[in-house]
Amino acid sequence: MAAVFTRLRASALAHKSLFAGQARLASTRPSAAGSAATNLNGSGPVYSVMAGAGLGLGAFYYAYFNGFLPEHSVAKGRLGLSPLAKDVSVVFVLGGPGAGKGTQCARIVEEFGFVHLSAGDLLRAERQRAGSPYGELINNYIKEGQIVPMEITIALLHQAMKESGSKRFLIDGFPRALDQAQCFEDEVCKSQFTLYFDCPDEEMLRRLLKRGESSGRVDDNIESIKKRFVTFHETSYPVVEYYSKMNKVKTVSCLNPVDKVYEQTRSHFLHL
Ligand code: UP5
Ligand code: MG
Repeated sequence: MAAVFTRLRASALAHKSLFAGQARLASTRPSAAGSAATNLNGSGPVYSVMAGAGLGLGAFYYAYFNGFLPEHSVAKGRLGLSPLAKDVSVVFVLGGPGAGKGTQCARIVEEFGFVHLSAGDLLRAERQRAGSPYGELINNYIKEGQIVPMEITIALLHQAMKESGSKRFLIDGFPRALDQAQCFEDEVCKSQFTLYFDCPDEEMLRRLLKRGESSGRVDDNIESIKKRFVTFHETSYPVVEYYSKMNKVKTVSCLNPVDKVYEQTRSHFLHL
């Protein structure tokens, strides 16, 4: 019950605040567009109405499939997100804490021109945003190595995707649970494939403790790292298994130096 309440509350808050700044377009509803076009050809009322309806429908479908319609005028899923353009594609980038997801994503962006969206970075930015109602909640989840309610994360990802105007995204560190994968693919867009960075815990621990000497991240300490590992193995790794069964995972071993890891990483993008 408490979990349901938390989810509903988070969802309601997400709509209230995250979308508050989104500009709404002038109305392009089919009825308005249709009536504006009714007197176009002057061949009698029946032809005028038919021509108007045709134009209106055409305008509606064009706008709908290109994601131009305002949020209130199209069918929306459970999270109430407006649709993205049909040809938007995402690659999920998964791997344990400190595996090297962010490091490799930066290289892919340089060579292949994707937009890199790290779910963790978006959450940390939202935590810092003045007036965010989620600051404390996000901080607590991150410090405890727990997964922030997906309504918040998906809303942040969706907003960043819309704002970037790009069509190709690397979504780093998300989805972190099976229900997140399903929800994102149902309500935002399908994934092309999942890039999985495979790294033993001992190596990830070494990297995170080293980074923790200067990163300032609230979760780069031994207590948080242990919790992050548990969450990864119990809840996030099943996402990799799920996509593996669908033959949609490309695995890269992270045990080599960065350049060597990237050689393997880039091979998965050469023929896209
Ligand atoms: N490094 C990288 N590659 C190396 C190599 N080949 N050899 C030697 N060193 C290498 O790299 C980590 C460190 O290793 C760096 O110092 C790097 O130089 C070195 P990095 O590229 O940063 O690894 P990355 O996998 O990105 O590690 P990160 O700590 O970012 O992974 P996490 O998945 O733990 O962190 P994230 O920021 O994604 O999430 C943090 C928290 O946010 C989560 O625990 C969770 O609480 C929350 N969260 C959600 O709730 N939902 C989400 O969807 C996402 C996050
Ligand atoms: Mg990262």
